[in-house]
Amino acid sequence: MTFQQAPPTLGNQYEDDRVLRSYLARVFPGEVLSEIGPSLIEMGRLAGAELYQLQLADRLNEPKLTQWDAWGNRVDRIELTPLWQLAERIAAEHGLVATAYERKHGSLSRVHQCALAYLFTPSTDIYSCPLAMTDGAARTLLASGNQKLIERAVPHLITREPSEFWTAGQWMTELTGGSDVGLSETTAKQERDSEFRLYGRKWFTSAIASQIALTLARPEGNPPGGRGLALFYIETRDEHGRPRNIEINRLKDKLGTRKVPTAELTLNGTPAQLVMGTTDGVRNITPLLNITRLWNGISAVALMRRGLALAFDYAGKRVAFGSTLAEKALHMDTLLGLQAEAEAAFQLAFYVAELTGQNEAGEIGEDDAWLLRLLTPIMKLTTAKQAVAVTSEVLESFGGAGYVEDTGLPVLLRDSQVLPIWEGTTNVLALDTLRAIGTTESIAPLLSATTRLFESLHDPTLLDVARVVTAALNHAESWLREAQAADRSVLEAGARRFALTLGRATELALLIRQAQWSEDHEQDKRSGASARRFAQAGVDLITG
Ligand code: MFK
Repeated sequence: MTFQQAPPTLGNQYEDDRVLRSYLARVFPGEVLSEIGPSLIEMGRLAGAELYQLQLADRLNEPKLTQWDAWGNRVDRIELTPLWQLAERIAAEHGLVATAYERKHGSLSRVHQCALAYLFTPSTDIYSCPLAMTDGAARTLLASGNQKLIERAVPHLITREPSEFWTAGQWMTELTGGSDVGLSETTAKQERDSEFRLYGRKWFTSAIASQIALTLARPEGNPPGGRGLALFYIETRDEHGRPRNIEINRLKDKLGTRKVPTAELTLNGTPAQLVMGTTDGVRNITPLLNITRLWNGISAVALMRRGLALAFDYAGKRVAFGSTLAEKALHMDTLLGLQAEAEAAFQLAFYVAELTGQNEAGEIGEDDAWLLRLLTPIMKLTTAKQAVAVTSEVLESFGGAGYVEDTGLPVLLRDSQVLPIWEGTTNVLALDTLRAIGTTESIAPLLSATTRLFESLHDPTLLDVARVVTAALNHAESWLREAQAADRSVLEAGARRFALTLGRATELALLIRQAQWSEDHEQDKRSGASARRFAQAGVDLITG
């Protein structure tokens, strides 16, 4: 008989995930974990079974834009692929947004929601994009205090009823730039009170099938820059499903995220309502940015996890040079290095989810609020870079199969590549890290937080690893002091290395804390092995 290679397969993606289960066991009280367990088991089952199978079958489908009907009417209809249509229903029913707002378990509901998102994301081809923006829009509207818009839109954004569920877009990027949003040229003409009409072009608008969008435009007479912009709410279509003075010029032809209908738009008198005030649009939209940056990190760790689940499974099946890859020391050493990256990234992304939940529940102290502001961009930029590196290696671990489209593997790398780009590039977020440090002019609260993480450490090998964290953070602190005293260009030139050092050191600190807990409560040394491995993979990236 001729040889036939068995493909990689997935089991229940919750039950098989040691890292997620161990983390949740540490963070959630036992009775809460028992309560939320069924939702995670079901999402893990869907992600490894029906959704994964449909994802593979849906591979060649892409969203379709129909600009004109047969009779010459401009319709600009978007048809989503079957996978995305199912993903929308499942997302609503399983409370992928709602869980964070129902807050059945206080601030930990945000962590529960992120765990669901982490399981759901790798089988739904970046349906996490509209969900992230929907979540961010709900948070932004709630923060705005605009009761009329809150009552109108938020119930739709956080419902579990699919027929009532709305998703939201986040229309920021214009031809003038995606980073320097203050250059936006879209203008807003007042009709009456808070009702305006918008005129301009939006150049990179994701998930354009959404029912509402938050966007920025400059009320007539306002000054240039981010402060002269205002934050607006748009309902994209009328009761007949026709776009409200919005033309979809074309869909973008992108490297990845091919299921996401990303469009270039012309706003031609689009009715819009002010969300809060006629100025400070950039500042007012930042709650949305911080939520989508959290989703970005959760998506990064989710894609790494999917790649590794497939790679480890395949290693047990693929035979070369007389044994399975799982029996090859070099192959497993390579995968364990990737596992260490993914595990460390997981800890940071979920730590930011914890802080986000505490902030939303009004249970956050001053130092933790500062940490949340600092670690959100750091987490986003660090995990995004890790996702690209890890998924690239995952493809290589399959040899030629990893380079062949219908294995479903290359999409992991293509979709990861968007993570460092959207929602603030690595450099823009490195500069945001400096902005977040602000008047504190020091990372002292981060040093204190990591010291607290190490309080219950007693494994000597983990204590050794903890010294790597402390050394890296002390180096970062002294570099910051010197750079602040020098020319601003010195600070900016080093900002990426500084931010990545803080990111990797914080990841390692959190991983060490989890490893000690896992040794003590689960008699499991695997997280400890990952921590030791990660500590050798480059934590302090500051040079000079
Ligand atoms: C898979 C999951 C992810 C799904 C994603 C969905 C698809 C999304 C598609 C997109 O990519 S949408 C576009 C995303 N675009 C960005 O993320 C913009 C990137 N650029 C930045 O973040 C710039 O740093 C920024 C636009 C904010 C700079 O603009 P400005 O006008 O120079 O802002 P400025 O003056 O520094 O800040 C204005 C105020 O906001 C300041 O407060 P004050 O007015 O009180 O001084 C800042 O401190 C505050 N601020 C800025 N960023 C903040 C923030 N506050 C809290 N959190 C932040 N992140």
